[in-house]
Amino acid sequence: MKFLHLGDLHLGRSLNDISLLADQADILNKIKNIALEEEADAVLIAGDVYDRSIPSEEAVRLLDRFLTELADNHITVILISGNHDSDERLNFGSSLLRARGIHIVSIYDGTVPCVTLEDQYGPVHFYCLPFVKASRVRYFHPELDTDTYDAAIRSAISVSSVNPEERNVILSHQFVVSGSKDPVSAGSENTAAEQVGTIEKVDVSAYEAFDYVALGHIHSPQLAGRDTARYSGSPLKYSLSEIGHEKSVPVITMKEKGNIDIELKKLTPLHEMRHIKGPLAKLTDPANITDADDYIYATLTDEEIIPDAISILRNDYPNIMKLNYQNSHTAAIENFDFSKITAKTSFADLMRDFYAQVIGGEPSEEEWQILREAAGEAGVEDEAG
Ligand SMILES: [Mn+2]
Repeated sequence: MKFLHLGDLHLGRSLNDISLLADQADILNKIKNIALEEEADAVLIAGDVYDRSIPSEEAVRLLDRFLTELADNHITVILISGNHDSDERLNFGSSLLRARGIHIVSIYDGTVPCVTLEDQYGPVHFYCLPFVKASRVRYFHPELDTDTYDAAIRSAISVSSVNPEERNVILSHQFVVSGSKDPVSAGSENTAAEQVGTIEKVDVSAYEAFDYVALGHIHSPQLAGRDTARYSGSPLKYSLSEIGHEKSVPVITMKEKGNIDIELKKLTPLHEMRHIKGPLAKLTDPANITDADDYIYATLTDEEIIPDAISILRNDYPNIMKLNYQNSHTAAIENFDFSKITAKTSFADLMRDFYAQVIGGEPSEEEWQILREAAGEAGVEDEAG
């Protein structure tokens, strides 16, 4: 049995107002080619198929084409929903699609549905646990422990009668930790990890019964505590924080029970995402411009702010996404010692300090006027200085 593990496709996503549809069409095509070259039996998609609950027409078309091509090549697809997907919309047509080998499990109904495929070693069971909240598990299983997120996921899994003698795989879209070790979050799940991470965590030991754990939710490819429990990661970089990461798709070969081989196939995007840094003159010198169509994050080291520098850079780098500065002013802000601020310092002294350290000088009379007004509105008492 050979299968590909995907997750966090986020079809329809754009990044800094640049549509990534062409990049997504390209990467899905490359993934399909890997599936064909490897003669894979199945492709697993571990949630966040779409970027939003109401996907764009183009995004729907991308998924439609991808699933059709896999089905036409007799590759089974097993797909669960993630927190970005709409359960009901993704579920549309799922009963009909099942006959073509496309298995969509997007609604948690108290069970963990299982798709079973056969090879010469016997059955392989693919259990499907879409993204689910603890309250939803509690609704279906009031008798089970759902006090913590970890307990809820264990309870959800416990109702499926996993046969430990046979080969078992689970698809799960959750924030999975290993002991006290959190996954390296990157990109769009940063916020999710920080906000819900502390409560909506599940330890990887909850998945002990499974020979392979196909996880979605975290965009940076990584293991979750063991070699056979991993996040495939998103197929493309969906955030500037992922610059320098490498994307891949795990190809899993299962022979008899206990014999698993995992190979990571590198994914090369249509446009690379890069960080460039230097004075504007250097960055726009034709001698220094390569792969101009890449997605660019530029840091200018010029001492003075250059009006509309992003438009100037865009002439050379049409896909520039972000611009910031790094110079003596930004260094002053970074090095500013906030511990020096004490409650005893007056508002006027604080402002004088701030101007001296960050801008270099005293506030003008007009600026004082604005500062006093702001202080008054904020309820600072000694705003008169
Ligand atoms: Mn995601």
